[in-house]
Amino acid sequence: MITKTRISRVLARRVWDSRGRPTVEAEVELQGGARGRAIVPAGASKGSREALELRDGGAAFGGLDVLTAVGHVNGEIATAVLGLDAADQARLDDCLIALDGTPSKQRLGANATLAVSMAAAHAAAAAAGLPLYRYLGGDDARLLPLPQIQIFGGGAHAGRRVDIQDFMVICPGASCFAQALEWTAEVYRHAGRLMDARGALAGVADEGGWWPSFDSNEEALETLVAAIEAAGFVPGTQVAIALDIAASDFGRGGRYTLGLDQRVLDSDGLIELLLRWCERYPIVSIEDPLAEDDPEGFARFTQAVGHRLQVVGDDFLVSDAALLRRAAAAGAANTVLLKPNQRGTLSETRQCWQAAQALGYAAIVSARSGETEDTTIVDLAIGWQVGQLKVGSFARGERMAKWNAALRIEQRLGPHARFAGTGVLGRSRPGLRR
Ligand code: 2PG
Ligand code: MG
Repeated sequence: MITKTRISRVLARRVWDSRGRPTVEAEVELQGGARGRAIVPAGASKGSREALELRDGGAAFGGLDVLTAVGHVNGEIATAVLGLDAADQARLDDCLIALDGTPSKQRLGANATLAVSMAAAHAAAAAAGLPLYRYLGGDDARLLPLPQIQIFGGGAHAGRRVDIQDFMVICPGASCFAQALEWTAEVYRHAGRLMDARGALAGVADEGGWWPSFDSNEEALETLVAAIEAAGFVPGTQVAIALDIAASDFGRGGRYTLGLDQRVLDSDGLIELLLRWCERYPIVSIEDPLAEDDPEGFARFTQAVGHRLQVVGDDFLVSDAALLRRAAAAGAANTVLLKPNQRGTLSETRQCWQAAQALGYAAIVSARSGETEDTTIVDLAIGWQVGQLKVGSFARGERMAKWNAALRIEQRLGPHARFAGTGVLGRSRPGLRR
């Protein structure tokens, strides 16, 4: 029997990401003629327990070519998924997981499996005649996410010019998604003007945030508050601060080296410093405050501020439901970042979101620092009703493609659209919330 959502063709190719590095694009075609296409992103500050991003090694493109992963899609994967029903995402993803046969996609590569997993979802949505967010979430898919938008880049995304990776804003006072972007645009513009005025304007970092020409990590925070005020907003109530410390990048074994501040801190020293920043600046969310190998530090930090701050696990949890359960048992973090390429299939990423909901954790769908024009994560954030979205700054096409995609959805939903306010922020200890 011919079913219009059965997979009839899979095709992959090498395309290029926002850092000019190779990445995998896949197309999936169904028997009824519908097609879907998706491109996989790539991180720079990665958790060690992420699923494997398969790179070729060798001399070309710094060893980062993906022709082996592309070959896996066009060969083994295409053969295995041919005839499967793209509308049955769980079965398709189970097939990819079983075909790979390792715990973290070490054989085929998560960049190979995720490209197919996402392209199949797009194809199934096209066959249903629906935008992907509607296909995933039905009539309930109308919650526009609270965006976290980077103003200054840092860490691994800016040649370690400052230690902290993301200096971002959240707009608790905005009444809709479009207004959150309008406010962020003004803050971003004023931040650029402040940098220019002090002769420190030096382009942008990997995710489009202004290049962090600062003498200390804290100077970036001061400048961010000054930019919020210069744009005419009340820091904290209208526009607040979110940070990604990405502490795994400068800390190991409980020793944290802040190169810019020329300080080496232990876990408690770093916690103390962050707590001081939280008192001094209008910070509402902190990601990876401690390193991935410091779960005790993570738990101590969460116990200290988790009742009033969002404490996010990225490298620490790598979108993994099992790691999230373990963290919850230890009282570490209250929010999980969801990055599909940390796992390699949509279903595993969604399982982590489901685990988060069961545990009373909040979640944020997130892009990677190496991105493309692919906007699948916007559909995931809205279709799965996650409530928060992080895609980098307010510049560069690969970032704006995602903000603009969400704007289109908000307009299309019209009066049915709801905007996630700060109620979606994870802010109490696991188990105590909801
Ligand atoms: C992060 C992301 C995005 P990367 O750490 O949250 O900012 O960076 O993709 O390099 O891991
Ligand atoms: Mg992070």
